[in-house]
Amino acid sequence: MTKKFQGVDYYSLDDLLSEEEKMVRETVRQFVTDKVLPRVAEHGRAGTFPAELVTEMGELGLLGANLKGYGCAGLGNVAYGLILQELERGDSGVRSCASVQGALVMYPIHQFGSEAQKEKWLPRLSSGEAIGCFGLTEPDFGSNPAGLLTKAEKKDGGWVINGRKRWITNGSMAHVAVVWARTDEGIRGFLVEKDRPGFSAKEIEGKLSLRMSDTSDLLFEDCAIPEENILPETSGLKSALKCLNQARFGIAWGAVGAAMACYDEAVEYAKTRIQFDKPIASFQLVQRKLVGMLTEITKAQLLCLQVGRLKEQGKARAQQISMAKRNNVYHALEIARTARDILGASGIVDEYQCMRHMVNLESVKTYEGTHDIHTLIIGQDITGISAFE
Ligand code: TGC
Ligand code: FAD
Repeated sequence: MTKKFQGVDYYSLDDLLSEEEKMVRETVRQFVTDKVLPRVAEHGRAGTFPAELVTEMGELGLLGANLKGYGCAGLGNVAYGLILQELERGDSGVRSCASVQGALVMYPIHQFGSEAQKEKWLPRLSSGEAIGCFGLTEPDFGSNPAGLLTKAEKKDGGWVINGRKRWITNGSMAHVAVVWARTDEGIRGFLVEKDRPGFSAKEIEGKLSLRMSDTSDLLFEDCAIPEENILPETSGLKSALKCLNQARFGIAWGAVGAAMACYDEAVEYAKTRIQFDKPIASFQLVQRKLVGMLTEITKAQLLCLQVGRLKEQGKARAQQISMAKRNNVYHALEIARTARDILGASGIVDEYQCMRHMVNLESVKTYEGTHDIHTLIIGQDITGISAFE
């Protein structure tokens, strides 16, 4: 039987969680132990994503769980964060899939969609019957999406989209894509169903990170969609950036999950691996590494919890979310590297988790705003001066 994962709680932060929040976390923790971890080695090696996980997450109410109505679970933001923390304890690819579905597809439909769009898509996305993706990044516009070239032109009472999107999570398996395109009135969001003529998706091959995740190119060649597919309340890039806040919030929590998995593995290994006739955990240098890992996890948990409570009060600023994403992913990556180091040669095989988390976190550090872009976002907030250009 797989050992029960106990989590990491050095500062008794559980005392700050409600019974419902702890129950949600335990449910997802068990789901990850039973349904995710047994699949990661096989799918990691094959470079595939088990699409059936989406329905399994849907059945548990994990998709878009902080949204209200239309079949969504309507949980608070801390409970939502704990869901993503636990999913990423399993694998960043599973958290990515859930983040995109909830924060980047369901949220924009919920926030910017028509009533008909909400009724059509949200129950199906929430249950996992439908999968969604979010196309903002393009081959030549990553950190700077304001320059995006994908165009949507009004024609015959609808819209015709031309352009490309790159690095799109869930792209090939999605039934519907939220696509950001330039129109005569500025950047707007559109819903494009996978079977629209002129739309195609192709998985990006050769990824060494997030191997258990569908990352795809999207191509739009005179792809015609009806007028009813525009997200009516979108207005400029700002609408897309609002979605990113939701996703970045979840990533900040998710990174804690990956870090906890690596720390837990490193402690267990250090206590049982004997060198020089002693467990390596008895050496001061190893203890220093473990202490550093635990301290950073505890600090990251505090950032998550407070930004989560602020979000529940409608007071979380985008720059505060940037700080949590930037800090937590940076330290999770350092923790994964340190765990890999503590495991010695064993750390490089997929029998253990730390190297998989480490290479995954290299992507997490880049997507949803790179570490340095978040530095500039916070720098601008402090000084009032933009250093992007
Ligand atoms: P800028 O002039 O700064 O802003 C334009 C307008 O937008 C407002 N704004 C925001 N509003 C809400 N939330 C935010 N986070 C916002 N950031 C900016 C801003 O106040 C302004 O409003 P207004 O009323 O004055 O017009 O825009 P800019 O073009 O200079 O961009 C700034 C920058 C660099 C921070 C932005 O482009 C950026 O965040 N770039 C990073 C791109 C990025 O993160 N892409 C992510 C793609 S999706 C993805 O990676 C999914 S990964 C899979 C997974 O989640 O697991
Ligand atoms: P670039 O923008 O080219 O940046 C390259 C380097 O230059 C970085 O180090 C960056 O920090 C630095 N840099 C750029 N500008 C500045 C500056 N002004 N000052 C200082 N340094 C700067 N996008 C989506 O739209 N949807 C998705 O679902 C999605 N999923 C993804 C999944 C994966 C696995 C990955 C890897 C990416 C995904 N992305 C997605 C794209 C992601 O958001 C972009 O990769 C990210 O925004 C960075 O863009 P870029 O890769 O083009 O890097």
